[in-house]
Amino acid sequence: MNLTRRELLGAAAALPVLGIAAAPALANGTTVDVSLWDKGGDMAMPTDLGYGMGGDMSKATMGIAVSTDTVKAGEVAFQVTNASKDTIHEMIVAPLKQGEKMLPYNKDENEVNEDEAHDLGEVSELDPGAHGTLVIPMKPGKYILYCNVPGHFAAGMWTLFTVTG
Ligand SMILES: [Cu+2]
Repeated sequence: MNLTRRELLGAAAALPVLGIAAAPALANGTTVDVSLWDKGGDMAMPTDLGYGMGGDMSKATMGIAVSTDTVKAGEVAFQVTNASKDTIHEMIVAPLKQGEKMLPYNKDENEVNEDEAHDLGEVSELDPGAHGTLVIPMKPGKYILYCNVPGHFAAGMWTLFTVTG
């Protein structure tokens, strides 16, 4: 939901072919299937389930499911599907600093401060049922995948991701 980036990507996002493109074949990388799910747009969303907030994740009404949460360093292709029937979601990949308890958060906007979180890339704002792919080189470390549609991060729409050496 970074305005600048959204503007930059606006023209590309208008190309329908991007929404159905298959992941490029990776010679020696890893493919991760990512599902952005929710229990319906009319569900009341928790507000205390952001990373490090310490809420009860079993109460999450939306989330990010991955086919694997640990991969080897190198090229990683995230094949993302918005499995929602009625809600736009997105997937942002950001590194987690050692011991970091919470991502930089803008309470007024009810979203992660993406500029401070230094994301590595994203599949931005997928319509319900739409697909997108992000291919990025990843170094060993801890990462978080999250959705930054306002309110979704705090509703539990994030998952941790590990890259090993
Ligand atoms: Cu979302």
